[in-house]
Amino acid sequence: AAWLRYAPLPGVAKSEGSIPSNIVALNATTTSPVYTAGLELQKGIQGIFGKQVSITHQSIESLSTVVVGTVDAYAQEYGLDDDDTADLEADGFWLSTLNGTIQILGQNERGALYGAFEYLSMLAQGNFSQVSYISNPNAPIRWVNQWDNMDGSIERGYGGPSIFFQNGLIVNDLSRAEDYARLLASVRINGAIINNVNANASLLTPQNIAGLKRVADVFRPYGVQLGISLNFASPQLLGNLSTFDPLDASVIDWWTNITDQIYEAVPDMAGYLVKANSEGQPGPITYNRTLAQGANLFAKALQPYGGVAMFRAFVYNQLNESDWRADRANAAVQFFKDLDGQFDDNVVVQIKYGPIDFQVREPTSPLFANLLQTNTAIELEVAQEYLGQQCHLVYLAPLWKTVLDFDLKVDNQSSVVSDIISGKRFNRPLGGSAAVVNVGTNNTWLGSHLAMSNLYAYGRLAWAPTQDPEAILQDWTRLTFSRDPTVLRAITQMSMESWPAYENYSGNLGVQTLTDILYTHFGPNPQSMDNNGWGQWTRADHLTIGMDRTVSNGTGFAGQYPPEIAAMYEDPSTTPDDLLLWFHHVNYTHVLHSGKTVIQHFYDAHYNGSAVAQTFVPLWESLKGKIDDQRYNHVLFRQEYQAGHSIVWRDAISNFYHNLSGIPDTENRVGNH
Ligand code: GCW
Repeated sequence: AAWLRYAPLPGVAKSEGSIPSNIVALNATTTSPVYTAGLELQKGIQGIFGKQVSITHQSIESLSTVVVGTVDAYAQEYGLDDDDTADLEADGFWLSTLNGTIQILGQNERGALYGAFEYLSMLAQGNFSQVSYISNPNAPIRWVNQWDNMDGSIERGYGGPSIFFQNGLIVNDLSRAEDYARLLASVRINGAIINNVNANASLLTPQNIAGLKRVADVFRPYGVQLGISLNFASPQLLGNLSTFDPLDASVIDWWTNITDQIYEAVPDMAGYLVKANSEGQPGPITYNRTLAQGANLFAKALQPYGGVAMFRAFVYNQLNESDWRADRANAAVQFFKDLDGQFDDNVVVQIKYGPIDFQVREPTSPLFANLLQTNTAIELEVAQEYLGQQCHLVYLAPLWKTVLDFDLKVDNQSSVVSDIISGKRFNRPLGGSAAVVNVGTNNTWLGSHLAMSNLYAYGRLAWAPTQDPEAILQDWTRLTFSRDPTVLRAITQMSMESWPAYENYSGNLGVQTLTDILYTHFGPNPQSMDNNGWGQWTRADHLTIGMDRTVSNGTGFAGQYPPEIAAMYEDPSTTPDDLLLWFHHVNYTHVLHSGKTVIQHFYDAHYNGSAVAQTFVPLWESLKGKIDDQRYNHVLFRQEYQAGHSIVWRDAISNFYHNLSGIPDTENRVGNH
């Protein structure tokens, strides 16, 4: 149930006036999200207050009624003074608790459901304040991606096998898929791509299309649209054509036909997600066609149905480290910049938040500043691939905010990433966000109770990126665990300290997560970062460390930003300490703005970060008895693991650079065991 527990609220009597006595759900078809909203309100009021409330689908005049419906349905039944709801946008809602009657009005049916969840979230937190306001989304696309394989495994999944696939087919029992849709709807996610971007063509067999219909049918009452990832070579792999050239007439026919078949089964499908010409995946470049030609192939097939072609910007080639100017971070802008203006209007380029790959600290991807005539979406990762794989607590909202809030200053005008992806900055019709989530069959969903704050926060920020990560976390904590101030304080402290701690004991100063780059992406392995083709290099030797990404002497990456930002990163003296080694190759004795040397910062940060992780154990132990034993023990096990593993990280990294540089730790901790 995660944050949708509707746990009894101590101290509130059933009879209290503010508890609704009737539910009116104005749109009566059972697949409507408004119908779902009625049921959800009933379930919530029952759970929170122990009060049985009935649902009707016609208007009644009575006090202490919750009315939920679309604005249009409400206007028909009751008449409406437009002023209150005039500014609603798609998926938005109006919520009013004034005067004893609760009004929850959606611009569309989905919006009505979102409003019901908002109201229930207030009740579950014991918040009975009188409110009336409208809430609109920052952007229309608020999706999750699942990297589920058809055999039921999940790439970078840490919560057990797939809830969607098994043995090459869609599973029979979709009750978990339905529960997932409910969770997603409660944080206003409106689309889910359910299979891996490293996609298998067999998803498109008639049997599997019938399976997709079943998934869409359980998603629909929650307003979650189904989407799928495609294998670019499907016409050849599945259709037995001799080619998958995106300009070939038989290939175009094949995709048109498949798309027609899918929409026949799933008339409201969200669209496709495509990873092409990346990490061994097929794509248009194989035929000397551009990535835009590849993306538009799908856009044209989807266009009659209003579908969206999400096309990933994560395209790069293997590189040779002996070339000082080689830089994987340059790849996305190099591949996409010149294509700006060539993408169809229903293509959205999906861009990872940083230029490399979900690292503990990256600068904002400069591609956001280079696509002015293209729809864009940001790609985040709830699955903690490089960030402890749900065995470490790392609350990610503060990391995501460093990117969402970043001002790229395109044309010397305010160009904040959240305004670019919303479409506002460059007047684009579409845009938004996607997060790789990878929930599985584990009953915690992600493999860890505390990791669920990241899924919750993702939805909240996709809707309203200006929200405060700490406030979001506290809502989540009250809903998931308890309103007890001790619980709130402990979980807030642990969570808010967790990303800085992880950065401190994994990889500092923008050098990236110093993990095993070749296989697991888990645990310390600084030596694996270099001398391979992956381009996530540190260029560490016995005197120096860092990537020179300057225009003057390095890879030129800094020059991919608009002038004001480029100038800041070009110069070590204006580069923030936390990105120094991302942009500059310096001596270990280089002095930071903080006054410390690079090497001493490494030592101190690793000891501090690990020391902070140690404190999570007693903080959690202080909650014994205030949280049910099952969840208490589950989390305690992980916190003890993190405390120990942070020491492994600390010692591995500190000793590695101590050995490499030969520079002693001024505190005499490193190398003295
Ligand atoms: O982060 C890397 C992962 C791959 C993943 C790839 C991608 C799905 O290690 O497992 O492949 O990114 O985003 O496509």
